[in-house]
Amino acid sequence: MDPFLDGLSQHLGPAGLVTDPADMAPYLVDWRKAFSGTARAVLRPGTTDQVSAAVRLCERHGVGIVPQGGNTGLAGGATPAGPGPQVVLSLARMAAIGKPDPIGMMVEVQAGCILQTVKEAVAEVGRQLPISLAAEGSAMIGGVISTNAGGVNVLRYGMARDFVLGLEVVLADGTVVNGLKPLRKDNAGLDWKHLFIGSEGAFGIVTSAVLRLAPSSRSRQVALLCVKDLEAAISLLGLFQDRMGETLSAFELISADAMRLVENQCGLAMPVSGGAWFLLVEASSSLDGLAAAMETALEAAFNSGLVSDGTLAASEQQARSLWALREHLTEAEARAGKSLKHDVSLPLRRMEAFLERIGARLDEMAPAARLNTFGHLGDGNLHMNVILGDTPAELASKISAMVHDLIVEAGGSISAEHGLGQYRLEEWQRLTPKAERDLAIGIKKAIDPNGLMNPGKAIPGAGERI
Ligand code: 2HG
Ligand code: ZN
Repeated sequence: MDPFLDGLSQHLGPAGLVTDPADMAPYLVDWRKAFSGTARAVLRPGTTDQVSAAVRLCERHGVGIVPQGGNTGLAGGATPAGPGPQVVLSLARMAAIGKPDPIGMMVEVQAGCILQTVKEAVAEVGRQLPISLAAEGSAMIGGVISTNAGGVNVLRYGMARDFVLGLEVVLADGTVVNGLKPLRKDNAGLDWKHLFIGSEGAFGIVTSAVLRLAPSSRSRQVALLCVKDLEAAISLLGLFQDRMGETLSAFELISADAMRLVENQCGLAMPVSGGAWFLLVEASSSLDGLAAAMETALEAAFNSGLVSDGTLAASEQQARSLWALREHLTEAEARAGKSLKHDVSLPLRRMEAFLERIGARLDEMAPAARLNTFGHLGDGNLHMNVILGDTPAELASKISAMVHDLIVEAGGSISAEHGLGQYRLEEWQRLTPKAERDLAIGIKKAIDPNGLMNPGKAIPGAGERI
């Protein structure tokens, strides 16, 4: 037998090593089937020691390692790419959840825990983990941390980074660094965990984390509003910030076209109509008594003339149905054919002009394409996806370059929450100032000198050409 696979089999046992091509196939393609790759094997370690042993073996044999969680990141970060032989290392078997500490407000979890399962576990003790994503039923904590995932509650609670109190990681030479301290405050030296949050496995593998929790919400109010233009949407954001204060937990923007796609592709009914944009507004509180404040805010919104139609969910079930419209956007888009993802953020005051320019440029470049725009208006993040239709495939990279050029010009980011993965690495190279690139590449060289951690993703390794 092959000495590399033989060594892996000894360390990982039969449950931890997949080499049969049919069994490996699901790990070699992402959720959208937009990225696929090849690997020598899929590793499914059950413990941190097994991760460490496997990584040591990979280092000895010069094999790159692609860490994989729920495989729903949408940037190809968990699919093999780049140079050299590689393995996929799935964290799925490492899914233990510690006993949540409701008073210390934290919980220790392994990287393979499904986000939704952790949320359910902490809800039992009256706490919440307010990282909310459409993919939370499959996204794993390790991936959420490695990509610094965002989602719909960033406006109020911040990104995944804001919830990480402690981390355990395995470095490229197999060293285990255990920083699983259940501490809210720890300024004793370098806060190294931040190197591993959002670096998409390019520095090491996240195996466990201590996560900060928040009090559970006892009341929540959800409204769906129609507005005629983006200016009105942004004014309403200000109005709800003023009226609902820190209880404002989501302020989502959905274009009428994107909403129609959900209706047509997923068969969900839209309860309101009559504007170019929809806003899904959520306020939540750990105290009762939010209804009156929300009703007054909505009254002010209607009186301001900014809203053309709207509905306030009268029950939790209605609130869930409104959210279902938002949560089906990605699926509806996937059903509509091939699309280009653009996950941008920019200052709110530049958003309207940016959208107008993109619309005009896209019409010139690719008349058969259409924008599928939605996003987290409350935190300045737009998903400006382009459904290609009959657009010639060779135009795809030109369209993305156009969107990214305009976003850089507007002082924004080419990846607000999904990361670079393999999808945006070339664009990062093209658009990021040299000093910033050199800094990232220098850290990569120091931590992973052989470039074996997630090659071809997020940060180019030494000598790696992209
Ligand atoms: C969302 O906001 C996700 O629903 C997915 O970030 C975005 O499908 C997308 O482009
Ligand atoms: Zn998003």
